[in-house]
Amino acid sequence: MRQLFSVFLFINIILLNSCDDGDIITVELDFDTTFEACEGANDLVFYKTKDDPSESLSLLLNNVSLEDIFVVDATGVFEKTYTISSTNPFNYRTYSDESLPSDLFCNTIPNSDVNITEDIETTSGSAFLTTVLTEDDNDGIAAELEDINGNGDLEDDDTDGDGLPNYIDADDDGDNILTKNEDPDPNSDGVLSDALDTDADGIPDYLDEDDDGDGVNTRNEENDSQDQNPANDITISEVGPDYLNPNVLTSVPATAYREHTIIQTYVITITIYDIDLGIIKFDNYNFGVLDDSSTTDSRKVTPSFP
Ligand SMILES: [Ca+2]
Ligand SMILES: [Ca+2]
Ligand SMILES: [Ca+2]
Ligand SMILES: [Ca+2]
Repeated sequence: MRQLFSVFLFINIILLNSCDDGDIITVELDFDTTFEACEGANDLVFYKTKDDPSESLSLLLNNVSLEDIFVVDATGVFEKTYTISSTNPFNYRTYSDESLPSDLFCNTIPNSDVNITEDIETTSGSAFLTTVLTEDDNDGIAAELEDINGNGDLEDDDTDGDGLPNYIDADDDGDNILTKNEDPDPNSDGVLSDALDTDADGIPDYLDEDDDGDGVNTRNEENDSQDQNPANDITISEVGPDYLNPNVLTSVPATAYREHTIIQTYVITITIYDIDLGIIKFDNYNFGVLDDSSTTDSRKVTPSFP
């Protein structure tokens, strides 16, 4: 899912303009909280546009690629301050057009349909960019509820001991049935007290390696097809899969874990500092959050089998 901020919030820049008669005119520039990116051959532009009236703010970064800002450290963070300069200018533009194309800054040839009425550029100030990577298993359980031992640290909860903490483990108990298919939250209310517990032993199916309590672990109930999926091994169709049938005790040991998909979301934010565009001055301005398809990715892991 794209990291979109659906709530439209206003960011206000107070624009102070001293007029001839000495009055101070305050103008508000109302931009969305998101910004976009366009990559050129040798540069990157971050920009945001608005209509009614049509305006844009843009930051051009020379010798920077989109890829550069996704290189996070071991803690999932990338931070860098870019100096605004003649090669990295920050621009405020106004347009006579009623609305602006969404790819305004993505054309190497200026769009002749767009009419710039004012273009104010500054070559001083700085831009602080932060990238934060978060990972999740999208297993239907909120990450904070996968803190099984409740100590506030998600990294030390690994129910099945496969090396993947539960919050990024789509099969928490390692039984080769995905958590999302073990009914951890039947009514989807975010409370797991009603999680399915087939054998009523107090351990919900998604954390129970032997779901039907028959003494044969779920992942070893692969009586029909040995494909790391006990859900398709059915001896008695009226009852269902053998791993949920306590009367079928055939054991065909699993030899591998399933491949796990881990969803990665990058939140990229920029704050602009010390801008003086003549009529617009600010010490710091929250440029917002990058809205781009590249901010969502995934990685695949197949844990080594014990
Ligand atoms: Ca695990
Ligand atoms: Ca999980
Ligand atoms: Ca499971
Ligand atoms: Ca159980």
